[in-house]
Amino acid sequence: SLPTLAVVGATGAVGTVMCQILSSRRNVWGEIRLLASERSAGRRVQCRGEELTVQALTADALDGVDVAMFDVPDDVSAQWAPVAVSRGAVVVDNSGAFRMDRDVPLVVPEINPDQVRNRPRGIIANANCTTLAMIVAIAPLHREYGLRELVLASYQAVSGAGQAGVDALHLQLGKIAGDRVLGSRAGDVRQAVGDELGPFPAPLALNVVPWAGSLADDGWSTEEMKLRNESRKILGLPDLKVSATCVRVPVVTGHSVAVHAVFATEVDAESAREVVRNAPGVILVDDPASGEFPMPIDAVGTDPSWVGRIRRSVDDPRALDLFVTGDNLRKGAALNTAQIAELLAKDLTRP
Ligand code: 11C
Repeated sequence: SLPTLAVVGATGAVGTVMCQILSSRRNVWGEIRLLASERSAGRRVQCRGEELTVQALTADALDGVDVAMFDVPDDVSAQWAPVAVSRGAVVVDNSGAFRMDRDVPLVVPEINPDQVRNRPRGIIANANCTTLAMIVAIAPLHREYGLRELVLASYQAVSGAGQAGVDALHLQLGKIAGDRVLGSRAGDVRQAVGDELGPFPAPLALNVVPWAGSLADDGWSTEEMKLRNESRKILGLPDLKVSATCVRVPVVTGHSVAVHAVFATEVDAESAREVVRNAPGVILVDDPASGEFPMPIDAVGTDPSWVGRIRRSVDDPRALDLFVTGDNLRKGAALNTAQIAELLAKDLTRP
């Protein structure tokens, strides 16, 4: 019989995409159970061609679940993932609560699929959306050239902050629309947008904000530290040098990263393109002469990370510069979680 799947957080920005993904991938599940907060219980959601009723997250609702995918805030995962495990489920968690736990593997199916079996706590973690967009492109280049250092700048979409982020950007765009002078005087955009900033510290309309996550040590943001720590763990390179600057931009969905990657050996751009062309989970979009670059307006709604602008550094023959864009709600969250769950389903399916 086929295993039972629970989607915890089924009505959030990621959970909504999860239901779309479950409707379009090969079906490996028996029952699918949608769980969410009390507030969303009773809502009807289309999933895999069926109309399902969202149930409130309770311990009893987790009974009989083989695999539980969690797309909820860190504190909710920290509380409820162990409950799901105690009721017999394997948890695939998309929050930051367990990613750096030594007893929790951080799995990207294109890179380290075997790690799904190494789960002493019954929990497998899914990486941050910015890490995921970048790491599927970097891992094959690492295998080819031996990665030594990453210098990153991100261009992160507002849906990374959930539906509230999307709502805030659209509200702000509505307020500034039609004013042909805005953006030419200090403070004029702040004044037009007012205090409806949503989850962001400053207006996103007509702006970029060099901040994502919360304040960590020494001026770094938690998002920047996640890029460093998660990249090290996924690649199995505990000493990898990583410096990141995370920036929020007025894009609805699609996180981009400008990457400067330093390797152990000399590189050349054409063979790097060949590596990317042959790697799983990535698509090469690299023809500047024809105006073809990886961009969020094209990558949104697609599965792979789009990779382009591949150049060898002018000043370091061991370094590549490139640009990556990926759908932060799909590969960055729901898709990678579903891919991990499918690896589990294969092990769990009884003939
Ligand atoms: C953002 N990457 O764009 C964040 C959202 O650790 O899973 C996801 C945070 C996380 O704001």
